[in-house]
Formats: sequence, C-alpha cells, structure tokens
Amino acid sequence: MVASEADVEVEESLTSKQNVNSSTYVSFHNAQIFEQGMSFSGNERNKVWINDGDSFADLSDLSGADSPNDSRATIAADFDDDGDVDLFVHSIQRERHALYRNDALVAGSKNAGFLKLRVRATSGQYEGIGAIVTVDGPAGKTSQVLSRGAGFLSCQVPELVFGLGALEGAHVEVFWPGGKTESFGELAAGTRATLVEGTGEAEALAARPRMFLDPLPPGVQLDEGALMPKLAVVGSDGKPTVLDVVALADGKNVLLNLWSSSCAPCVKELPLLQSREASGEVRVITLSVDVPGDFERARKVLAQRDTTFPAFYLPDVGAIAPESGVQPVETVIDLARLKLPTTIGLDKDGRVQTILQGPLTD
Ligand SMILES: [Ca+2]
Ligand SMILES: [Ca+2]
Repeated sequence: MVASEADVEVEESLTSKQNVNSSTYVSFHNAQIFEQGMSFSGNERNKVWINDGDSFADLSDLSGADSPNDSRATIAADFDDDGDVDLFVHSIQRERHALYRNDALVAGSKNAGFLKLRVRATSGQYEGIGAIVTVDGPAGKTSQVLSRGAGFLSCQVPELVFGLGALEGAHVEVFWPGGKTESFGELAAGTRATLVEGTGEAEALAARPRMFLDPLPPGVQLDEGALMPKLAVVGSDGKPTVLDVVALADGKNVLLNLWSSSCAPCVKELPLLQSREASGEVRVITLSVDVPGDFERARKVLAQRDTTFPAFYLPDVGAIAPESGVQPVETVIDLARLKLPTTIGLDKDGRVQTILQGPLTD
C-alpha cells in the first residue's frame, strides 16, 4: 500500500506513451524484469505463516519459502501424499516453478494424524463442488469447502486434507450441494477416502506416498556421489590450464573451496584452509570466482597469506577453446546463484562426498 503523503515517483514509462512492441520497451522492461531477474514488485519476498492456535508465527525465512521471485500463483496440496499440505508456487521470472515440500509432519510420530478426503455427489454435479466437509479435529469442528477454484490463476486439487494431531480418528460429515447433511462416521487417522453421497460409507483410497528429494545446494549443479569433471580454468601464472581434482588429490581426500576476494568470510577462512593443507591429511584446492579473467586481486590476497595449496581462477568468457573431456566451470557451478564460500568435499577419485555452504567451522 502506498501512503497518500508519499512523494509521487515519476517514472518515464508512466508519463509517456510507449508501444509495448517498441525496441525501447522490450529492451528496457523485458531485459530488466524477465532476463536479468529484477523485481516487478519491489523485491517483496514471499511469506509463510503457521497458525499455532492463538496467533500466527512468521516462518518465511525458516521454511525456505521466502523466494525473492515475483510469484503469481500458489497451489496448496499434498503432492507427495504423506499427509501434509505442500506448496507449488508459480513465478514470472527466474526459476518459474517451485515445489516446496512440507516437513511439518514426521511420519510415524504421535502428531502425524491426518485425513485426506475426496467427495462424489450422486445428485447434481458429479464432483460435488460446493460440498462442505466437517471434521471433529483436535481444535473442535473444522470445515473446508470443495471449491476447485483457489487463489489467483490456480485451481484446487479435488481433495481436502485435515490435520488430526494426536487423535486416532475423527468424525466426518458432509453438507452436500443439494442441501442434505450426511454423516460418514468415525474415520481412522491416515485414512485416504472418497465420500460418496447417500452411502454413509467412506470408500478407502490406496496410499501412494512418494519421496521428494532435497534440491541441489544453491549454485552447485552436482549431487553427492557425482564425479567432478575436469574444468577449464586459469592457473596462478595467469595461463589457461585444466583443474583435474584427481591428478591433484595425491591419493587424499580433497576440499575444493570456491571463494572470492570480495567475500569477507571467504578471505577469513583462508588461514584455516592453509592449515588443513599443511596438516597433510587432506588436499586443499581453491577456485576463485572473482570476475572472469580478472584474478589479480584474488592472487594478491593468497600471496599475502603465504598459501601453498593449488589455486585456480576463472578464465575470460570464451577465452579457452573447448578441449576433449574438459568442461567450462559453468557446467557445474551456477555463478549467479553460488553461495560463498562453498567447499566441495571429494574423495581421492573425485567423487563428491559433501557440499558445505558457508564458512568451515574447523
Ligand atoms: Ca505432503
Ligand atoms: Ca511432508
């Protein structure tokens, strides 16, 4: 909301007519908003609140759902069929589709009770749109309407999910669009069922839980267990070379540290990396992600700290001709999203064991 006393901002696009097909409009707006990922709506991050019974707690940051993207539509549904409602969010730029897995319920724990209910009407329209399902839940009677339309540009899955907390079961009743109220008795926690109008019986549906894997860490396109390819880089002498983790490992495990001279926590952990290298127990290798081709500052920072581990830098874009079996750094690291510092732990054969984001602690 804009306060009425706020100064009016003059934006060129609002004060002069522009043809949306003009090169000015396309190059300015499209480039900034869609291609460069700038915000359409003032960098408002997405918000998530949890109802704790008396109030709402802001879980936006903790949940990881506080995306800076300009989001437009949300669908809440139990996509992995484990009994809690997950979120699918559509945005207009960057990663446009995000599926957020809800880890609120721990399967098998005391508070993991739920009911997943579908309805089928036998009078009027088949889907029973408008049916109101009421469950005697842990906080009393809770009702949900099967509306099928929910949220901007979104639809509702034809399924209602009720949390039961520690209850072993709950009474269920349906108010049908035709005007009748019908009881379906007590359903056990964990039931997935279709409630058919006029039968008073819940038809059980098979559970189809499916695991959603954790996403890859920000900026690293390698999963644990993957082999680190040979990378086209620049060496300490400023000349193109190949970063071959296995050749440098010397039979030891490797810590491949991604850092930048402009990242204070990265520079701060260099002495720790040097002491790990000096211990002889592990091989430390650094790859600076300073501006491609501009590695003087990073090289100076390492020289000032008398580091002895092998250090590499990014080449100028397109400066190195592709070589068989050697890949550009961008194939495994998304520099625009990389969290610094990031340290990739590899075994002596170059297989990824861990990906640590943030400074090392010991
Ligand atoms: Ca779920
Ligand atoms: Ca879950």
